[in-house]
Amino acid sequence: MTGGPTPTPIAPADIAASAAAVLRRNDLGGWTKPAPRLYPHQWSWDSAFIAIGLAHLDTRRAAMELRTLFASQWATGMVPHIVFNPDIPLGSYSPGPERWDCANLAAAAPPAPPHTSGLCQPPVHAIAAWRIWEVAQHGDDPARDDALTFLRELYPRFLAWHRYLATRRDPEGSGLVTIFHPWSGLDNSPRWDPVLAAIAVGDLPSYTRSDTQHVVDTSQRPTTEEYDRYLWLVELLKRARYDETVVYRSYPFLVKDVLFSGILVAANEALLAIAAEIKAPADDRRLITEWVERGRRGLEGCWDPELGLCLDQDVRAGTPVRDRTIGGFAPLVAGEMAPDRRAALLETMDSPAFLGHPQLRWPVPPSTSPDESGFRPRSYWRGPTWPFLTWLLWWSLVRADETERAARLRRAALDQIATVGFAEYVEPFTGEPLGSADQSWTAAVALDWLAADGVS
Ligand code: 2M8
Repeated sequence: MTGGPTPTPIAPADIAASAAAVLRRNDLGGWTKPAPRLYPHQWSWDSAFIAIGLAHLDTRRAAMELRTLFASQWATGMVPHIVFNPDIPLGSYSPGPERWDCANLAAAAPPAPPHTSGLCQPPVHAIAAWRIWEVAQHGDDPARDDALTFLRELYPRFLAWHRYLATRRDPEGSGLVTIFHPWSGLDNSPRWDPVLAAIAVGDLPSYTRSDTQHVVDTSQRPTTEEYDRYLWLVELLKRARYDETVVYRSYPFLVKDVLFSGILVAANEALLAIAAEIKAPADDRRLITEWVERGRRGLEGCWDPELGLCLDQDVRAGTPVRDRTIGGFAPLVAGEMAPDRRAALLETMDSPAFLGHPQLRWPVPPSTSPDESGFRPRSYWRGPTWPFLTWLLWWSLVRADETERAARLRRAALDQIATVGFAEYVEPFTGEPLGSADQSWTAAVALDWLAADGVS
C-alpha cells in the first residue's frame, strides 16, 4: 500500500526499455491491466492507448489488445468500459461484475464470463488500430499482412461501435455523444459537479471501496459523496436494464461530452482511412464522413468565446457547464477548425489558465485549469496532469501541423516521465507522482513519443 508512488527517475536513454518492462509486467496474456494493483481488469480506452505503445514493440500483440477488448462488444455496438478479469477474486476491484449484473439485466450484453460493465469510454480504438497499421508498414511482409487482416477483421466492429455512439448516444443527431456517467473517462472532473449536485442519492445498497485500499492518501481519489453518486447512478442504470431509450426518458445524468465527441471525430477520420485501406463500401465511407462533419458542427455549437474553450452540455438542464478543463480543447482533437477558432484555442492553451501558468513544474496541461474554483492539484481529475492526455493533445497538435508546439509539449512530457516515472497522474506544481505507479498507458505513450524521434 502506498500514499502515492515514489518518484523513480529514469535516464532518458532508458525510458523505452523501462516503458516496455512496465507493459510486460502488466500483460495478462491477450490484454494488459492498466496498473499493477489498482486496476486489475481490462479498461476500454486504456487498452487503446496501450495498443498504441505496444505497436512499437510487437504489432501483433498490439492488435491482440484490441481484439480481446472487442470480443466483449455488446450487441448494440457498445464497447464496455471494463471487461472483468474472471481470474481474480470478487472484491479486488469495486464495483465488480456482481454489482453491475449486466449479463443478467441487459439484453445486449455478451454472454459471460467475461462479465462487463454497462458504460463506455472514449473511442480511441480506431486511432490505435491505424497506428498499428502505420507501424506495421515498417515491418516485414508477414507483419504487414497480419495488420491488414486485423484491420479487415475489426473494421465492422469499429463501425458498429461508432454507429452506436452516433445513434443510441446521440438520438438528437447533434454530433455530440451523451455520456450517462462520470466513469466515461474523466471521472471526478469538475465538469460533472453541477450535474451531480442536482442528483439526490436514494436507497443505495452498501458498498466497499477498493481504490482507497491501494491509494491510502484519499485526497488523491474521488470523495465518498462522489462515490455515492457514482454508485447511485449505476443503480438507476440497472433499473433501466441498461437500455439507452429508457435511460434517455428518465435518468438524471445526461451530458453531451465534448472531449468524448472530439475523440469520436478523430476516430471517425481514422476509420475512414481504414475503410479506404480495406476498400470498404462507398456507402460506409459516406456515412462516416457525415459523422465527421456532424461532430465538428456539434462542437462548433459548444464554443464559449469568453472562455476560449468548448463546453459540455447538461442535457437535462439545457445549459453548458462553464468549467475550464482539458475537455475544452476538444475541437483541437477533432481537427480542421476555422483559423480564428484555432487561434483562440491555442491562445487559451498558452495562457496562464493552462500551459502558461507560472507555477507549473512542466508546461503540460493540467486536467483542470488552476484558475478554476474546482481545481485541486492532488485530486485525480480535478487538477493533476495525465501523461496520456498530454499525448492526446500532442497528437492533435501534430495533426494540426503545429510542429513547434507539439515538439515543446513532447519534450516537457518526456522530461516529466524521466523525473517521476510512469505515474498514473502528477501534481502539476510540485511534480509529485500520484495514484498508481507503473500505469500502463503512461508507459505506452512514452513509447510512442520516443518512436516519433526514432529513439526506440
Ligand atoms: C479510472 O476510472 C476507474 C473507473 O472506471 C476508477 O476510478 O476506478 C479513470 O481514470 C479512467 O479514465 C481509466 O480508464 C481507469 C483505468 O485506468 O481508471
